[in-house]
Amino acid sequence: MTFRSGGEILVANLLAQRATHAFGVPGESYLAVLDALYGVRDRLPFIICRHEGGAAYMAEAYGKLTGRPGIAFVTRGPGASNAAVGIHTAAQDASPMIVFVGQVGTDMLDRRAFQEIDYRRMYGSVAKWAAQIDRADRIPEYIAHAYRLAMSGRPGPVVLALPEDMLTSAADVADAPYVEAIGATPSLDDVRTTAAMLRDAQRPLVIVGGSRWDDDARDALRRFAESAQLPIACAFRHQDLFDHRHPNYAGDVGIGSNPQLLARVRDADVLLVIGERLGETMTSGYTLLDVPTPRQALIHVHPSADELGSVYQPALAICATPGALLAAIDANAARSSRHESLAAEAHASYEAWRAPRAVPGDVDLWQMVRWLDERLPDDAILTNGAGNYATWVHRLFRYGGKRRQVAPYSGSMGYGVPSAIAAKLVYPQRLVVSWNGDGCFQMNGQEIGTAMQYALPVVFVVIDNGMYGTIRMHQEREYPERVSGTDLVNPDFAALARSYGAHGETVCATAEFAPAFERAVAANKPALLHVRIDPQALTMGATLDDLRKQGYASHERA
Ligand SMILES: Cc1ncc(C[n+]2csc(CCOP(=O)(O)OP(=O)(O)O)c2C)c(N)n1
Ligand SMILES: [Mg+2]
Repeated sequence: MTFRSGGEILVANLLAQRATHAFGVPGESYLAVLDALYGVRDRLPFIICRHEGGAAYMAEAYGKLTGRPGIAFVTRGPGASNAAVGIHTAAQDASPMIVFVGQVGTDMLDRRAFQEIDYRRMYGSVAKWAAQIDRADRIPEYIAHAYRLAMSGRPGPVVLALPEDMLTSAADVADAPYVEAIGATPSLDDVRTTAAMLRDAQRPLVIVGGSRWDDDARDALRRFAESAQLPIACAFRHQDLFDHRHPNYAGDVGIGSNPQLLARVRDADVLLVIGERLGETMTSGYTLLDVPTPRQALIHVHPSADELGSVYQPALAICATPGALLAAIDANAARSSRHESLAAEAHASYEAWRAPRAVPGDVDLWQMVRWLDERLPDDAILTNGAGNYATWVHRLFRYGGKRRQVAPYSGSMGYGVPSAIAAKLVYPQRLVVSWNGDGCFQMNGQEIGTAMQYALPVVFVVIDNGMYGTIRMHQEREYPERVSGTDLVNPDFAALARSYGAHGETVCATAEFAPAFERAVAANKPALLHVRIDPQALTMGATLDDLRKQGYASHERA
């Protein structure tokens, strides 16, 4: 008989699932886990974060990048509350993640004891599964189930509460075996029908998105696009599924998309949608396709049966992972000489969409991002949060191939810094650039301390326009010249970074960016570039003054 504590059993089962990192902020509620982690600190390092929101985002980004659940540990009530943003992001982004939350001892449950929350109720509507492990001998069962559930179907977050006395109690139990996501394979009939529908189509278009993609599936997509000669568009914040430099790349469908591409979606007669759930952002608020039955013959491929037909009634619903569909489909059977010009036209339109335009002020973000696109290596990782500043990289940076985009489909701010830290831990050899607005950065900028602690040389860029610009944009359109709740008084971000021991520089003109970026990379430690832009450069298409004029004009019409 080998008795182990609940904490030891839990950590052993994470190792059995080949977890490589745990992210968290400590709490007295789970000291037994911290102690068990001490013994395996070389194999399963506990990444000590500054805020549970940062830790949860890191775990979410780990899940997004690896396809295996990111692991976060947070303490009771306050810790669990702080972690909520990462759990919601994982739910929206379909990222596998497991959050372990401290819980009061079972002898005190339901007395509203110190920091007590019922996590099943708190996270019941956000997480894929929220449960509490009441017996140490059932930890292996809960962890194996949590892993499989987090990764399978449409992936998402699992929350497991850990009563304190359960963690210190002893049990004699075997570890669970390594588990993998449940696969989903299309039927032969369905892949044949898909190929035939594409072949017979006049104006077919493929849109890819969602999670459950891996390197093999991305490669298979490229081969499929080349053999079938089809244009490929990527859904909002899933732009790295297809190489933007590829002649078949058509652009991204989401927020601020190329109107010509949106017209292509509307005009398509057959739409093959792989992995994407067709949510609000991708469908321009459910206006791009008709509800409930799109005019286009929709072939919807998704690994979760729950998503198929949930809003849009497809002509063909296929419950399959992207990789399984692409492995099974015969690209030559989908090919038609009629399609040959389609991909080229779509790609030319994409290239025209990223052609430089004039920008007010001394820092020209078009030039800056285009330079970054040319400069960054083929396997670079670019992270960002939410804000207008992100539209520049979404439109101008060429993701895909081995380049990765790590960005919240949920549109959640504060993501750019912690997700970059997770990316650098997972891929220490790759160049990781974290792209932030001044508002976004200040939600989790304190995690620069974490980057310093683990010597992670990420380049953090802060685009400072002195405001919550996105909201100001809406404000000027709706309520011109009544600035309310959107101004920001900012610190000297470069000096702030230097106070952490990081490299920090300020960029006030376009020409200063390239040499500053090279120095940031050469510093070989966390580095921050504080880029001050003209507040007029509020969007890629319209200045602050333009938006205000639009606002007045629409009021006059009303
Ligand atoms: C956590 C969170 N809080 C609030 C919002 C609403 N929101 C969306 S964009 C934005 C402003 C972003 O400001 P900044 O990072 O400075 O980028 P900018 O738009 O100025 O380029 C806000 C407040 C959000 N999406 N997420
Ligand atoms: Mg801003």
